[in-house]
Amino acid sequence: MQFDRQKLSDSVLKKLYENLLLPRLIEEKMLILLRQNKISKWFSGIGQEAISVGVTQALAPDEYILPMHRNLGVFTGRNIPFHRLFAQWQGTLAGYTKGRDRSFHFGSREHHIVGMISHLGPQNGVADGIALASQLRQEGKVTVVFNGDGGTSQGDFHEALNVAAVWDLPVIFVVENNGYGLSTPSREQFRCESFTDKAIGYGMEGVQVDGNNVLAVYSTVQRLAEDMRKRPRPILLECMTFRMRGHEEASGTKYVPQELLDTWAKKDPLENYEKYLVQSGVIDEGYIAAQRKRVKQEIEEGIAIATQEDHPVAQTGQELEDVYAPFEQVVVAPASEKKSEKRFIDAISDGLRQSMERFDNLVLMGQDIAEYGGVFKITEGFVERFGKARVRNTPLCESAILGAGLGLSVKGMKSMVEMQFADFVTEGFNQIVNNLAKTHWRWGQPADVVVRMPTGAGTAAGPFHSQSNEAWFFHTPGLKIVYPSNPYDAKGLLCAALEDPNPVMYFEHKLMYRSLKELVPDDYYTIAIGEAKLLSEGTDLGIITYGMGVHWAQQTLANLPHVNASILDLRTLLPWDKEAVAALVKKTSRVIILHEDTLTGGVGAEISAWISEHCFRDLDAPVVRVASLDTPIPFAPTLEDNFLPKNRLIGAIETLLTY
Ligand SMILES: Cc1ncc(C[n+]2csc(CCOP(=O)(O)OP(=O)(O)O)c2C)c(N)n1
Repeated sequence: MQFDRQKLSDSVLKKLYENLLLPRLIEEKMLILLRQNKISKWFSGIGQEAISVGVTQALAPDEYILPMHRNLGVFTGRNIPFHRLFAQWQGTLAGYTKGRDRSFHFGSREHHIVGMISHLGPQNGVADGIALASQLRQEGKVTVVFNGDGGTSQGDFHEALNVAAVWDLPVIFVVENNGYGLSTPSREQFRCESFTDKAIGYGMEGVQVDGNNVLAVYSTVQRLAEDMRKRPRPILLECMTFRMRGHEEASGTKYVPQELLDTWAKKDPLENYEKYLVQSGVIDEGYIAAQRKRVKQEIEEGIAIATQEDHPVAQTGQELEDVYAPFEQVVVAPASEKKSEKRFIDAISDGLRQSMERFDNLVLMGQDIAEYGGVFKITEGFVERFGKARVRNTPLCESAILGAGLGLSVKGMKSMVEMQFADFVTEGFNQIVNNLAKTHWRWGQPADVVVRMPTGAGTAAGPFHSQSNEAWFFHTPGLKIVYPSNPYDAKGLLCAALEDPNPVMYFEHKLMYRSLKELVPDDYYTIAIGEAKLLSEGTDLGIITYGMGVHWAQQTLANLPHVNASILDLRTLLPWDKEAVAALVKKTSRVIILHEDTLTGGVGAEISAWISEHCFRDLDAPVVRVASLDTPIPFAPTLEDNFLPKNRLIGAIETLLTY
């Protein structure tokens, strides 16, 4: 192996050596502990350390790194205390996740590290967001995200590289090409000769480096980063290396040809570098022995502390409390009495505009939302008012942009991500339910992102432009869901959602956009998230509903003057207003839960179950659910009409009253 020290000083060469020793010696110890059954799973990075070490040492300490499962050298290079690292792997309290997540699945803002979620590829979109924040603030910093060669097959990798290229984001996308993805060899994973060829397709530079040569990695990253800080742009860095152990320890390497292992064993990054430093007279055997002794001692000390650590005592209250980032909403009243007639769509636009004025760290992202104003024209005129940096047209991708929202939050910014239609959120589902929803609970990082979801039927737009999909998110701890039914609530709830540091799914019904109007305050105001609103007060029965259901209930009851019913508009679905529901049941003793979403496993199922459990004594009849048919939503108006529940409500009311 050829080492070229260029103009690097002896002290830099030694620092790199010491940093290479750390992950290697920790791993050797962990493999012993694993055999003794003292730790559970282990993903080995042995043979690949030069990449993590070279990259980390080449960056400024406050430049973010998003590592993967073989990048121990990133964590040690950022000086994470050993005992905390070991405690993290043991699931004890001194770790970074209160025992809630394992291995390298954590981040630390103090160390400028955002750890992975198991799904690998989503890291890349998050890196885009961090780099975007740096770019918007003109910090002149780069962000580095790691990938295995297998993970590059994921759509998330493609989306994030494309976004970074289009937005000139200073991200180094490292690909550790180690020959295998679990048991799958490269030839079954991708067809390109080299990842630098892929870079060309994204319109970015691609650089290949010997990933076992720490000097090559260090010098290359240093050179690239220095240039990218001045001229922001993404670069794909392919590091050639080999996975010397099994995917994880238990799975072994039987499927790997021995010649390959033998060839790469000769290229061991630590041994070769050590030899080079000795031959160059930078270090000697005495130095090596002393360093190894020191590191081993530090490891033992760390283990001693970590093993004394208590496993967390489960406290249900604490577990539930940490699902959301702490936030005491202070409801803001409009500053004056001034009101004007606004359609539902104007109210949303108004709330968004005033939130942009109020929060200069708020960024809007979505397809066609800039000059074009969005397909529904909600952001029309925003570019002129706020500029293209904050009102961002995105490429046609959902996952990378939702990930970027999380990245912006890591850097203390807020974002609104517009789904062109709520239906398309499927493309970003993973980022929402696994990244945005869980990050605060896992390691205390809020995801300050509002996802706007133009939803609902009634426009004969068929199965992929009309769905109601709030129930997909209703089941996910960590999210909030708001769903206004009128212009006044639409503005106030949107402003509230944007204030809240937690991820909020904001559903806006497309059919209401231009069909509803009312007097709405001109000033900024918010509405309490989590509070339902009683719209009419009757005692014969209660209808619990939200969104379009509110209007169907009102229209149906208008045709039943003899029925004296209450309508409760939930307004927030997560967390939903249990007190208001309980009060309604108490008052009416007969309740219908009405929603546009399909019946099975819908929001109504949960509320109905809760009422049965908690309000049984107040009921005079079974709880009734009225919802859409359990089919996909059809296109033809006659079929759509039949699918939706509005025409079935009257029958349900009459049956319930005579029960
Ligand atoms: C979405 C998803 N699919 C599958 C897996 C299971 N899995 C974890 S790591 C891995 C192989 C990754 O290979 P590569 O990206 O090359 O990284 P390496 O392990 O070689 O460092 C697989 C299949 C996963 N974690 N997430």
